[in-house]
Amino acid sequence: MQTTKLLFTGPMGAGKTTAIQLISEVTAVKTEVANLDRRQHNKATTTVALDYGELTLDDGAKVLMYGTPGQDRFNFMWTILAQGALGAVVLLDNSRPDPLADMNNFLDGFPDLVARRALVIGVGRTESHHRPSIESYTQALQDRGLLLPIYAVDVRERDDVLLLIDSLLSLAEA
Ligand SMILES: Nc1nc2c(ncn2[C@@H]2O[C@H](COP(=O)(O)OP(=O)(O)OP(=O)(O)O)[C@@H](O)[C@H]2O)c(=O)[nH]1
Ligand SMILES: [Mg+2]
Repeated sequence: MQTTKLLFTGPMGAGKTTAIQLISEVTAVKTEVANLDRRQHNKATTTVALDYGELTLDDGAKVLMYGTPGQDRFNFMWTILAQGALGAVVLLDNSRPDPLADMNNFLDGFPDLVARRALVIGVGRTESHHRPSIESYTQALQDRGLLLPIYAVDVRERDDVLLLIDSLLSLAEA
């Protein structure tokens, strides 16, 4: 049976843990601790090592989902977790101070995936925060010579998370 590893990354509070928890069919692995960095994001806990979950697709293929921590001090985990990944979902949060800079920061962090064009972008909280628009993300990607799928999502919705995964898998197969 085919097994594929996918990565979920993005800044603190974008919803990596939420997304993996929601769609994993095994009890997802969480490494949450109390969040002492309330300036970056005002939520109770934050990931310090990784998230892990599994999903079986309709065709029987298995997807192993790994999530990175969002705090800058854990950047060293990015390369470790990206090893062997077919592609990555970059989750962004439109309510953060500079989500376009966040996107560029994460693209810079995964040069191998960028070279393979194996990334999809999911932008959260667009309903409460209209700007930047999806078009400005597309433009920012274009400025880097990239054309990647980009969606406005709510990672608390199962279908939105599945859309990101389906999109990434079809991109990787193409
Ligand atoms: N109101 C609102 N809340 C959202 C939306 N998307 C995600 N959330 C919430 O934002 C929080 C995201 O938290 P986590 O899943 O811990 O985020 P994370 O990316 O794993 O964060 P770190 O591990 O700290 O990097 C959760 O409480 C979600 O319910 C949205 O579109 N609207
Ligand atoms: Mg997390």
